[in-house]
Amino acid sequence: MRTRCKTKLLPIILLVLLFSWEAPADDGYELWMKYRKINNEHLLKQYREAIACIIVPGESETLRIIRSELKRSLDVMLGVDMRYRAAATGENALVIGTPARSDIVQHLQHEGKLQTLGVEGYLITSVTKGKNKFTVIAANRDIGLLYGAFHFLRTLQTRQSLDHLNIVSTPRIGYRLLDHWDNLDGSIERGYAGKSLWKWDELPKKIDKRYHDYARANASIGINGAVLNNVNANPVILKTEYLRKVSALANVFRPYGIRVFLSVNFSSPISGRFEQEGNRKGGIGNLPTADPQAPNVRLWWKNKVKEIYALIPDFGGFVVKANSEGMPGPQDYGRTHAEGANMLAEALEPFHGVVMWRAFVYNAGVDVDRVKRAALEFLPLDGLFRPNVFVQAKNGPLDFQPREPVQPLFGSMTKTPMMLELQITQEYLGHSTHLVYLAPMWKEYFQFDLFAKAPGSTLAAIVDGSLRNAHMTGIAGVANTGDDRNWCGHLFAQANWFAFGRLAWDHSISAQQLADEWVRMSLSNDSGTVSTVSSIMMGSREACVNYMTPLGLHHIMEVDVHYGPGPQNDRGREDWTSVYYHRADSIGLGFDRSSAGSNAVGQYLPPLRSAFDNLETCPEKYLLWFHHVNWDHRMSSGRTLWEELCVRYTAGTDYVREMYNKWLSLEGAVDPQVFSSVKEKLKKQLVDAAAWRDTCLVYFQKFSKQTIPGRH
Ligand code: BDP
Repeated sequence: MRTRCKTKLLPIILLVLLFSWEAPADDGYELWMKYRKINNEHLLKQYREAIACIIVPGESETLRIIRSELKRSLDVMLGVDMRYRAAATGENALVIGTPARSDIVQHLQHEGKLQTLGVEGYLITSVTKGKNKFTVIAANRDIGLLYGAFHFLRTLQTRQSLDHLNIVSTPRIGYRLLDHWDNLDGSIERGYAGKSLWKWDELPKKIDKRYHDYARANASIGINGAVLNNVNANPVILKTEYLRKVSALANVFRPYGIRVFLSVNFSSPISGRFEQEGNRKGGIGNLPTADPQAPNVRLWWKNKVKEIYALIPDFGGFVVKANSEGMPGPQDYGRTHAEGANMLAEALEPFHGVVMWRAFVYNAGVDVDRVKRAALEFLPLDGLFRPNVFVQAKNGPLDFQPREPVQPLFGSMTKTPMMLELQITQEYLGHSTHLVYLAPMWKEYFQFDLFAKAPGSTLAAIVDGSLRNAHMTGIAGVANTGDDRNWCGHLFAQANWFAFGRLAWDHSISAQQLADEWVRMSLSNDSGTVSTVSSIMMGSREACVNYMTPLGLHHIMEVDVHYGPGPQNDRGREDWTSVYYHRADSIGLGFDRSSAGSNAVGQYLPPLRSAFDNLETCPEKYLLWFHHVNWDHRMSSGRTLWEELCVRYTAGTDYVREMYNKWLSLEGAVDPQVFSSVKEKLKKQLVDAAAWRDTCLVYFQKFSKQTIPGRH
């Protein structure tokens, strides 16, 4: 009796379960590669008709990855069981191939359409043959096909029409790297999303599934290289045992078009003990010196490089932080940066490896003004580097502040390929707690005109090589990834990883477009939601500048952690303290870098030099960077400097409140788990922004002796 009753209820229970089942909560793991069912019937019909089957002729690891990506995405998005065909069979199809493997692509090649694609570029076009239409992704190499496949999926993810597709895409920059500041003990310097993704103790035996997903994510946005370890490099990374681990990672990354690179410690050839902090000198060799002119040192590096290439034939090269923040370098032996870089370059040259020699140096002996030091040290070396050396400089002359003018070296180093280093991890912009969309900031840097040749000598044109016909080009982003389930700590920090990759491929894409794409791919395709979220994102960086360091203020954050406000910080080490940078006194505020002051303006080329030098023509966003300005100075708004400062700090905080309220309006429109985690972070950001405003204004008020409007 009881059994019969249960049997009768079973279908009902199943039905209830079916209807109450919901999609699993979004934990952020899938990043922007979320493939949700398309619920726009019109588009769905169009997509299904256009892609009745897929043809990917040939065999390679990369082609296997393409097939599996298309299958997992299209099955879900189109709600079909997508079939693969070996060749055209009288149906509309998606054809993906190189000329050697596909007739249709060969035809395109004969028409000259693949000529400009190079190794990594691709073409997406519609071809009609008889009654059938083919959407064709064509490239010269398999890696171009993978990039093309991800572009195609993006078209669907962002719900665009497939009619009349005619896309030709090639990267503007050659080396597009993520720099991981990951230590061998699993910690990450300036990392805010857990521990390192690289499980050194498990490698090379155990290959974490996540390595594949990492590579997949990078390939989807066009990243083609990863520097695996911290620039404050532990020499142990070059021990054979570690090189085998690196080789295992390289094997995983290779079919995704990602080469591995390493940061190396200049002292590696010597014996001794390396310590992460304090004494950073010490190596893994047995030589008494690391002098780049010593024959046995040069030989040591040549042998080490040979060993690396035997294990990793497509190894990319070395990043070097030398004579900077306690790291060893050629100057320890009376040699120049060029001599140090060239020694490594010579060892790497036979294997086509490169050296990325960092210009992040600021030895106090060089000049009293820290922001001048890199240019003063490196400019005299222009022309002395071997051809496979990049000089890699951060975007600004100081250190990844919320806003800086561009590093003048980019304008004045004319003979050396300059690699641009951006920071994706938000060291100075609220870590993984603050929602700050960085694409508008990077666009501002890309569009910064250095007047190196004529007007229009933008940083972008210098970095992509078009201004000076550079023989190699590169860009690196200090990664914000870690082993947190959602990779980046803050869901919106994923947008920065995404935007970095897309801009490294094509810096001409607008920040707005990238925000829209990312929201559609990660959160929702509802147009109201897209515009609300992207409006939150688009103003978030300017808000951060306003609530932290408006009007050209810089480096006034808490010591070492670089998170909260610390304008009062006045700790012995002069060039790291806030008071050194803001110079507040009874007369005014700001660092005088005009020709009457440190003359940092002199490092810029005309007409920039005079524009910055003159208080009246200096853009207000850089005002306190270049000038010590009277509290009563009239700003373009008609307000005094003091009033303007108050207005900016308040505006920044108000914007965060607006972000928070806009986000609250999205309850029900985005995944509940995403909604609540972002809400909590925004709540904290609001508290932090107010703390920045209050701490800074109360502190500066001691000097201005004026009232803070709205307070008593
Ligand atoms: C500074 C960071 C420090 C890095 C250094 C660098 O605070 O952790 O090691 O830059 O880029 O901004 O070498």
